Amino acid sequence: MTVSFIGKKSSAAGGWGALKSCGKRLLESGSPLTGARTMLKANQSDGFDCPGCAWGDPEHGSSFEFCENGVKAVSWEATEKRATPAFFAGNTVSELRKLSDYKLELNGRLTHPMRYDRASDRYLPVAWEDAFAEIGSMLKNLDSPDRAEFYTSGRASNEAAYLYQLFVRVYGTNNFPDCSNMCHEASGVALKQAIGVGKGTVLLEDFEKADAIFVIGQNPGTNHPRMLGDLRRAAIRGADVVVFNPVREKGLERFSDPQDKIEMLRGSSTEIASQYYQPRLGGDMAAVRGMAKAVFAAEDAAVAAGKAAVLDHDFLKEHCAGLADYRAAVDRTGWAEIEDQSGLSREEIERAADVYMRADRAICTWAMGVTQHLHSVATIREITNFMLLRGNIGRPGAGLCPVRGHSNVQGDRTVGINERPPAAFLDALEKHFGFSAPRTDGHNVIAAIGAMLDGSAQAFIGLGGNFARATPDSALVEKALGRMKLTVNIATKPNHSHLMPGEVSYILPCLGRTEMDLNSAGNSQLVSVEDSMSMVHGSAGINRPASPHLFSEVAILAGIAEATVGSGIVDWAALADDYDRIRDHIEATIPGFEDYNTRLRKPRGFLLRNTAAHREWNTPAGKASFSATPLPEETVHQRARKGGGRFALQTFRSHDQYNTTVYGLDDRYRGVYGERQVIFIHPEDLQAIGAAAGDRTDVVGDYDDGISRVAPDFRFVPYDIPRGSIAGYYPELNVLVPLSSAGDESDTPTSKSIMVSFRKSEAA
Ligand SMILES: Nc1nc2c(c(=O)[nH]1)N[C@H]1C(S)=C(S)[C@@H](COP(=O)(O)OP(=O)(O)OC[C@H]3O[C@@H](n4cnc5c(=O)[nH]c(N)nc54)[C@H](O)[C@@H]3O)O[C@H]1N2
Ligand SMILES: Nc1nc2c(c(=O)[nH]1)N[C@H]1C(S)=C(S)[C@@H](COP(=O)(O)OP(=O)(O)OC[C@H]3O[C@@H](n4cnc5c(=O)[nH]c(N)nc54)[C@H](O)[C@@H]3O)O[C@H]1N2
Ligand SMILES: [Mo]
Repeated sequence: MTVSFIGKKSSAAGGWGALKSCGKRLLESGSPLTGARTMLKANQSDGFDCPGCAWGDPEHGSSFEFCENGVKAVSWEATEKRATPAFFAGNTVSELRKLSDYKLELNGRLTHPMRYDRASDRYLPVAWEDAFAEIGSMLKNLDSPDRAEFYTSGRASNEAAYLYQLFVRVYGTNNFPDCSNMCHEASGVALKQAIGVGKGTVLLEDFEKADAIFVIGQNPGTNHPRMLGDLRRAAIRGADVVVFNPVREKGLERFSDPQDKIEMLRGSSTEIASQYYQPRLGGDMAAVRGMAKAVFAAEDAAVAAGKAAVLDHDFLKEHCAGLADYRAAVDRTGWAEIEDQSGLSREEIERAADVYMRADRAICTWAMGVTQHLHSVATIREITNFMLLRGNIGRPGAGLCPVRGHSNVQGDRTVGINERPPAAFLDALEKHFGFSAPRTDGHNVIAAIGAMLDGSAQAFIGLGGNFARATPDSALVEKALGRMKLTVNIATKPNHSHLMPGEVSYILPCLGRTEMDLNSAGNSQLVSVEDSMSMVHGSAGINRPASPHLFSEVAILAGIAEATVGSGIVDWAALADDYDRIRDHIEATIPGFEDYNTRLRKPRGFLLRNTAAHREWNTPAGKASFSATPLPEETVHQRARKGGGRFALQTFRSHDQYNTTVYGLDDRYRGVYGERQVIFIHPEDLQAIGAAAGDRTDVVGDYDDGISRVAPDFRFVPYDIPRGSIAGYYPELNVLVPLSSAGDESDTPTSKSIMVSFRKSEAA
């Protein structure tokens, strides 16, 4: 039987398919020459930072690092299409709401500031000054600054983010819901507890030295394509790449590097993963605990046989706390429990552990497959435990590497986008600027939605992003936004968050990364970003702005700030006219930014020092700390198996999307074409529920909070995925992610393990 939307999977990631796709993107952007020129400036020392992902750039970045999804991100922004006032005049907001995310953003770049007109249900153009004045007066008139929520998406530059947090704190609140709350929050929380700093400890060059690289819960072929180049070089040099992913992901199996002429000519590719394990959803903590169990067993055997130790005793003694308790916790965890929860056999886990023990230097990387579960913090603590056993933190070729998402999500946190700011940072702000900063913790994403729903929040400001579509329980969040007195979205393209207007609503269009940002003297302004390896570098756009009416994010924030809190404490306009001045303030208030303006202008920028990478541990124990948490009593897939035709669902990204931005309807690496409403499922599960490839189904949420959740009309795709675990795309499935299910200690929506069942689709 053939089903029209299921086709051939690419034989390897990258390769000619990637080049073809790039050509297509550049042509679609309407201006292939500008597009190609723009690409050549991505991630160069005198160009702009690619808005695609947060993977690091090579030390000697003179040659252009090719990346298919970078091309997509860049040509998406550099499109010739425009969502002008005429576009908004021709469509009511109610009509626009019927468009898919894909169709809506296809309308191109925003060109004018727009204000919602309720009478005609349309957005109408407005003057910048009028927009700032009304937003300022409405914010001033709220009965408390805590009634406003200030969202940040991780594309904002350090300069924009710092100015934003400064304005919001002068205004008087710490309400900073942030895309990071839905992303790597668990990594930040767990690493801070364990090693005293909530960031990764490796540099790009460590990938050249590692003997083993464990890649857990991430799909770099799609989401961090430049990382595949580093994995490929490691594989060629003979390093082991061990993958843990329930889904067989093409990019992790084989990769044909478009930078490699011979590989391209021969049509050959390199095998990436030397071992590929497919745990059940949320089974990673059990799998890693199993590997630790194998390491302890090998250590005992070595001691008994009088052989060299497996553990790094010197490191453990000098640098670590809590080993004995951890060992006891591992001893208490039985193999039956480990096998059932992980879905992997003891033999498989022991084989993976062997790779770890053979390696002098090991790196572990992870992303959303690890961070978007109930027990994500415990899982990342377990990964850290495992790495500590052989001293794999704080030496060359070894370390922890949470691979960040948005290109500056890490930098935004560094410069103060934080709903729970450290006291020392607030002290520094107060001292430097002379105002009293708010001291109570603010709202993260989940708390902000709660406050919007219960009426305690009345204004929503979004610095980028697509809050309505990225968050859980889409229907509830739409309602929440509609209840606001004021909604403001600073954006480059129209998205669904703009179509849930509050009483007063603005869309404020801004320059993108690729565009020149000129100040009043006509000089090009530089912004900066921090990648996953804590490298801070400069970014300056090269393209003409999409419209002469655009302001930079910094200028928009300065306009709102001046209209809201005045210029008594901070001269906002002066900062907006010279970003060097913003960087001077960053340098004065945040450690690590000494000589910021000078060092930023060096090719490749500079490294923010990571204490843990130098084996300095800012933890309560003053040492790297083991955790001794038991495995979760029951994960969603274990509960689902008890009956009722239930499954554990994860929501992930297709190859043709950037978060809520859908570039196209294909997922070439997974062999799905022209269709996004799909459910990937094991063929035997499909048979067991009496369905076949391509059949239509409704997906029904099964979470006992009394809310009914249905994602109608999805189609089955048989796939290589463990039984009981299924997958589908975000954001279409966000209607099923329960707002009330959030990670322990991280409060991250559990979008990688949602209990669901199927119901015959009315469309069937
Ligand atoms: N082109 C492109 N690039 C992007 C993005 C994009 O949308 N498009 N998004 C950016 C952002 S913000 C982020 S955060 C990153 C996201 O990067 P990823 O984390 O790679 O994103 P996801 O697509 O959510 O993929 C999660 C992967 O984890 C696996 N997984 C799911 N659950 C589990 C589990 O329980 N255990 C294990 N071991 N694996 C699991 C899935 O099968 C999938 O391969 O990418 C960034 N880069
Ligand atoms: N179910 C489920 N939900 C998830 C996830 C998941 O895996 N599953 N992943 C979560 C993760 S990891 C993240 S990071 C969030 C992402 O959440 P967000 O960051 O809120 O969403 P994006 O889709 O990245 O935002 C896209 C919008 O940003 C705007 N934009 C693009 N470039 C710029 C710019 O330069 N400046 C400004 N001001 N605006 C710009 C455009 O208008 C575009 O429509 O989603 C989370 N939600
Ligand atoms: Mo993310």
